[in-house]
Amino acid sequence: MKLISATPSPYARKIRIALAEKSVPFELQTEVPWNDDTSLPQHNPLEKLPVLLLDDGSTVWESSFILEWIERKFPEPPLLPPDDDGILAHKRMDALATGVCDAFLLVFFERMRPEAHRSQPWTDRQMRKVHGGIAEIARVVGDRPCAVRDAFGIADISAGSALGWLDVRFPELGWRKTHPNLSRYMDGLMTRPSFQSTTPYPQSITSAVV
Ligand SMILES: N[C@@H](CCC(=O)N[C@@H](CS)C(=O)NCC(=O)O)C(=O)O
Repeated sequence: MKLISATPSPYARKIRIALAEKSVPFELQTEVPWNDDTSLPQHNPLEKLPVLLLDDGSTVWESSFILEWIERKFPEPPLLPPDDDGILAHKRMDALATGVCDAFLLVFFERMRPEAHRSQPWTDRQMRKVHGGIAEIARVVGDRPCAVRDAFGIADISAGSALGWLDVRFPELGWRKTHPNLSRYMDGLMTRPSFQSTTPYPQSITSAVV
């Protein structure tokens, strides 16, 4: 099994962490999805990573769906509790944290446009979602080491991947100062080998994207 990933991608990091937590062996194929030479169009009609390339030639894409696939195919150790309310709480956090990434990705590329072509209302709209999403993650986590009850799982993988990515791509956001509880939460997540071994770092995009 191969995973197409990018070093800064919070979406791909979710999958790398889940596979590491479950000790599932895989080959990492690192690409820059925004460059013209990416192989993604051959594997995912949406041309996005992460993509899992399975040994039988089939593919699995979309980070939240890949997490679901991994949980079903490799149930041990579980990253979701057995009960519906617990599962839904993890999936709610996954939707929230992934939505923060979606909003900030739009800002990231807006900032790449020549200044005269940037839209402030568009940026403001997306940044409201980033701020609102982080505030909601902080509210849900509170002062606990895990986002849902007392067990690490998909909610923490997604929240930690989003926060770690903002540290790399948008350090001036300063979420650690605004939400000291989240800073402590993230420090706790970073003690896990699965988080340490997937610490994000930027790639350079050489093709024209916007
Ligand atoms: N909804 C997707 C988002 C994935 C995504 O946006 N990936 C970025 C890299 S961080 C990408 O491959 N973008 C290329 C493109 O949109 O053309 C998921 O959760 O997997």
